[in-house]
Amino acid sequence: MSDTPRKILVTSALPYANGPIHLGHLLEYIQTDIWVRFQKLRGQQCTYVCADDAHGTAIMLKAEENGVTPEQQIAQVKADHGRGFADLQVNFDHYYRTHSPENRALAEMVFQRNKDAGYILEKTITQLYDPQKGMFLADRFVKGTCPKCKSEDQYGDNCEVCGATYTPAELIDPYSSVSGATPVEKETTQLFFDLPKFEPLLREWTRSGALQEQVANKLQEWIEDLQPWDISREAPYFGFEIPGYPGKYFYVWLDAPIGYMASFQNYCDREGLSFDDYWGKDSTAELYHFIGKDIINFHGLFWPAMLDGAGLRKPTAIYSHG
Ligand code: B3M
Ligand code: ZN
Repeated sequence: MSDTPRKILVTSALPYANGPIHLGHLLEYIQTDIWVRFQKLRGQQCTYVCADDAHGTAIMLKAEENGVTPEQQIAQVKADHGRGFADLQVNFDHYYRTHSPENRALAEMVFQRNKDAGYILEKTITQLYDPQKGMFLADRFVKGTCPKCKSEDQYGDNCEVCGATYTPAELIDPYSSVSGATPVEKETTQLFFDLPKFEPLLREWTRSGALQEQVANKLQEWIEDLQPWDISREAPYFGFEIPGYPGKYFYVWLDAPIGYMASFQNYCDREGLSFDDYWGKDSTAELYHFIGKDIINFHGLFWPAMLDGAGLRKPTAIYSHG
């Protein structure tokens, strides 16, 4: 009974601030909540944090559609999420948001350390651009006719009718789902995280017991063909502007997992816990992420690599569900 309690930090994936919590989300929060209650009952020092994922094009456009600012949009959704979680007795120790000063500072720190270590590249790429709306279009904001089966209204990266995958440039009669305009190709210089440099680390970490075997197998397919990861987005974008790169913003998936740290940092400041005890390179605390399997590449490849590149600890384990 005199064992020192284990220090355990637990997270669930951060829900986007563009809509209500639904049953699909709850599967994960309830699963995590049960696990956390169990650890607490055993006397461990277990902390469960989460946050709203407040950045990105989808949220920016949703705010526009609702006739509010992105800040108003995310405030409304956060209040709504809070009510839902309270009704269902999901007991987070702390629930925060990625649009916060802590997350900005931590995202800048993680980026700067990776940059200083030589892991950030600049590349000029060609992207589809909506000339009417004046913005670059992510694949999912381009629609058109499938080049293979000719079904109309398919997304820019894959066909939901025949399952074909392709690039937006291959679509027949492409249009911007934001404005309806025909997209044009435009050159842009973006920042990339040099993921291929982390291949040895990822091979080792994915087989270290941190992942279910099937998940490690899936990740291995990507590890065989690692590509630099595009971590910047062009204005207009709702997120954090990248220091030293005016008009460019961190891609939402760069600062979203850092949101786990930011939520915990905010909690530490309130509760007097030591942030570094949990996130420092030599931390003996345990770190667990509960996620859905569709976001395993972000958590099982980019996240441990970025953490390592920034001189921080890697997750103890990732529990992913269908
Ligand atoms: N906001 C939601 C999802 O893709 C996304 C998770 C972020 S976790 C850092 O399921
Ligand atoms: Zn098709």
